[in-house]
Amino acid sequence: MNAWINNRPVTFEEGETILQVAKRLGIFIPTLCALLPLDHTPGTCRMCITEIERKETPGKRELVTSCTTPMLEGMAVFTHTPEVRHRQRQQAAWIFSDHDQDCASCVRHGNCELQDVALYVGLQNNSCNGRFIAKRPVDTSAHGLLRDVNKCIRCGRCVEVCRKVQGISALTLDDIGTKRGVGIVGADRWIDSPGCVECGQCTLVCPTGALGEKDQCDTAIDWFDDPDIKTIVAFAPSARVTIGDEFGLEPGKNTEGQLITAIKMLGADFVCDVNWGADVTIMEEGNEFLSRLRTGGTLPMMTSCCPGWVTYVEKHHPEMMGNLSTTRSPQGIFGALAKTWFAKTHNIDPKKLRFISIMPCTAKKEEAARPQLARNGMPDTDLVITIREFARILRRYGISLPTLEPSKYDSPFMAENTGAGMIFGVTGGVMEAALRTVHHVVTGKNLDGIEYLPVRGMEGIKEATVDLGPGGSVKIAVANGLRNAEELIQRVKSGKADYQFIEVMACPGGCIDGGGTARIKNSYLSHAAARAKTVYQIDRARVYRQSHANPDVIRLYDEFLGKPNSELAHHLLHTYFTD
Ligand code: HC1
Ligand code: SF4
Repeated sequence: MNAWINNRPVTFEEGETILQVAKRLGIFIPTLCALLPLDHTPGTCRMCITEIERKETPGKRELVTSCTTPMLEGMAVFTHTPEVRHRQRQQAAWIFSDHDQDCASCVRHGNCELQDVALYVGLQNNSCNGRFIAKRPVDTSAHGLLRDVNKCIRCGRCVEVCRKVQGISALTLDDIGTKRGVGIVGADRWIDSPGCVECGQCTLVCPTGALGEKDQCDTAIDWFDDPDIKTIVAFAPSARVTIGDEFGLEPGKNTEGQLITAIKMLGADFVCDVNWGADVTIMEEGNEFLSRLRTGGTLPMMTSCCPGWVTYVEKHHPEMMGNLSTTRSPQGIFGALAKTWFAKTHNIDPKKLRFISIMPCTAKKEEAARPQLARNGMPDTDLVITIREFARILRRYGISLPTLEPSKYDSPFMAENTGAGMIFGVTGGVMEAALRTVHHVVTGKNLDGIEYLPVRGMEGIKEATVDLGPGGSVKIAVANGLRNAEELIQRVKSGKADYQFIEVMACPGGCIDGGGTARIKNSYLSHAAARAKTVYQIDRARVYRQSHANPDVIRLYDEFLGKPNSELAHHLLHTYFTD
C-alpha cells in the first residue's frame, strides 16, 4: 500500500499506524508516551501530532496523533508544518507546567526524553514552566528504586511494563489533577508494595526522572578514598556487555578490560569478577540438585540467583519457597568468601573490608540488605552499584570508559572465571552452566560439545529433557520475565509439567536486560540480541568453560571448603527465604 510522509512516497502494511511507518523508515516523530515494542500507544502525551490529508478529502488538513491513527492508502502525512510545530510546542509547554525542573540534580541529568522533546519542538521562554507543580514527597523507601511523582508525565509506560511483561501490576496512575502521577498499588510507599519485586524494569522505560535507581555513588567514593578501608570490587557477568551503552559504544560491546582499568583508577584495592562467584554457585547448586534428586528432596528445584525472582516466590507463591535452591547467588557467595577466605588469605580485618558489586540489577540492592546474608552485624555485600550508577561515577570523575586501555586482573584470586560463569548473564545461562557440571559429575564426561542449545534464545519459556546417561534423564525448564515464570509455576501446580530443575530470571532476556542497565530511549530490550551474542562469544573464548574446571575454584575447595555442600560450604554459601 502507498502513501506519503513529508512528500516522500512510503509503503506500509494494512493496520500500521503513522508512527509505526515513520519509525520503520527512520522519520522522526517525537513521542513521550508511546512504547511500540509493547504496543503501548495511549495517545496521552500528544507530542506525536501530525497533519494529514486523506485521499477522499484533498486539500483538507487534519491534526491527528500519529500513534493512534492508521496509515491509509493515498494518505499524505506532514510531520513538521508550522501548525504541527505550534501545537507540539504548546503541548510541551503544558507538560512542563507541572513538571519539577530540578534538572541539575535529576537522576536523568543529561539523558532525558522530555528534554529531548523540548529541544525538538524548539521550546523557548516557556511562561508555563513549573507554574502548577503540586509537590508530592519523593519516595526513596525501596532498597534500589526512587519514585519522584513530581517528574511524572503520566505516560503509563511503567504501568504497562509491570503489567504486561512482569504480570505484577504493582504500579498505577493515582491521584487527580496536577497531583496525578505514578503510584503504588495497595501502598503509599514503594517498600510497602504487596507485589513489587524491585526488578527495575519500570525504570528502563520511564522517559523522565520519575522512576530511577537509588543513587549510592557517594558511599562507594567515600570507601575508595578512605585509607583505613580496603575495597574489593567485582562486576556481574552482564556488566561488561551492557555498560558500553552508557558511553555510546556499539550494543553488546565487551568492555571487560576497560572496566577493570576504570575500577582501579577510582582507587579500588582489589578488582575481581562475580563470574568467579557464579562458578562457585554452580559447584554448590549442581551438587544440591543431584542431592535432591538422589535423596527425594523437594523438586522441581528452582534457581535462586535472581533476587527479583526470589522475592516473587516469597511474595506471590510462598508455598514454593522450599523449591528454591538454598545456594546463594554469585553475589552472595562472593561476599561471604570475600569476608572470610579472601580476608584471611590477605590478612585483612573483615571489619575494614568492603565488598562493592557492580550489577545490572536494582533488586540486587535488596538482596544485599537481607539479614541472612550478613555476618557479625555487617552485610557480606556492602554495596551494590548499578550499571547506571557506575557510569555516573565515571562521568563525575571525567573518566571516559571507551578511551581507557584495557587491563587484566592483578591476580586470579576470585577473578579467574569460566565461560560457564559468564553465561549466567543471559536467560538459560545458569541452567546451561549447571548442566555442564552436573553432566560431568554424573557421567564423568563432558556434555557433547560443551554447549547446550535448547536453553538458549529469547523465547519466554524453554523446555528440554536432558540425558544424563546412566543417571537417567531430567526434565528442565527455563523462563525469563515474570509473566512467563508465572505460567511455568501454574504448569507445575496444575500437574501439567513434571520438571525437576527450573531456571527463572525475572528480567526478560536475563541480566543482560536488567533493570539497572542503561536506558535506551523510547525503546525496550532492543539491545538484547547483541548483548547475548557477546556473552556467548566470551564463553567460547574462555580457556575453561566449565565451573568445576576453574583452577581458582578447585583451590577454594582444596584449601578452604573441602567439598561442595560440605558443612562449611553450607554455613557460608547457602541461605534461606522468608515471606
Ligand atoms: Fe546476574 Fe548473577 S547472572 S543475577 O543476572 O546469578 O544482576 O549479570 O551478577 O549474583 O553471576 C545480575 C548478571 C549477576 C548474581 C551472576
Ligand atoms: Fe513492577 Fe518491577 Fe517496577 Fe516493581 S520494579 S513496579 S515489579 S516493574
